[in-house]
Amino acid sequence: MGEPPVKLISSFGSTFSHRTEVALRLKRVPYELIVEDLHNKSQLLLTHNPIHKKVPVLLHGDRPAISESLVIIEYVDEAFAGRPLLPTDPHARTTARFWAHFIDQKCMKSLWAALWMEPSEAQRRSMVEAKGSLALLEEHLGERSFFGGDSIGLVDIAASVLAHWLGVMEKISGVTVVTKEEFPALCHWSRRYVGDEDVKTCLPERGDLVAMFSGCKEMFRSMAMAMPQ
Ligand SMILES: N[C@@H](CCC(=O)N[C@@H](CS)C(=O)NCC(=O)O)C(=O)O
Repeated sequence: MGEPPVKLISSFGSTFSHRTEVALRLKRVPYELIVEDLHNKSQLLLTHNPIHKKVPVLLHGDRPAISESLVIIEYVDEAFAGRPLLPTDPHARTTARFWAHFIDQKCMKSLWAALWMEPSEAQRRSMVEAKGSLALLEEHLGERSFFGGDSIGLVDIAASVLAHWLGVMEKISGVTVVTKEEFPALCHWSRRYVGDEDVKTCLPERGDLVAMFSGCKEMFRSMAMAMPQ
């Protein structure tokens, strides 16, 4: 009997969707991509992710759907053969999870506020916090090619937003956070990440992202202003 089909509910330009698609690509898992219109969510999405109503969602055969990008990556890594995305050693595995969660819970929140808040004391504090978190990532990466060592792993995938999306956000918001002078290791890593052959197959075109996110500027600003400080 063959492997049950894999479907990925995603949306164009979604960094979280990219994470899961790249995991499938790296593991060589064939999948069907279902691109959702988030302004008009489908019954498929609402049925399979009734709790968060967000993409990405992974469907594997007739098993209950899996949501939340980092959870999906771990599932893909465990459910399919192919090269590992997480280390096998329990300590290294847990450390990778720690940094992936650090990116979502600490790095991204302050980065978002620094990029999109109106200039203010709170925005300046967020910038300091964002740079502090990025400096920790820079130090953790050190001299390695990837957070996963010689090849892309969980933390690289979690950080993919920094490699491809951050530059677009900086252009649209007019706020620069990452420079090669301040974060040389992260800048080299970004180039290696976006240059990877598997990653390239599922990266949205920069021009398309600029066009899409330019229209979201006001929405991003109000989201940032509404964030708890
Ligand atoms: N924590 C979630 C975040 C997913 C997420 O925020 N997805 C966005 C698209 S990038 C979404 O579906 N937004 C629709 C909404 O908020 O209603 C994950 O890691 O998968």
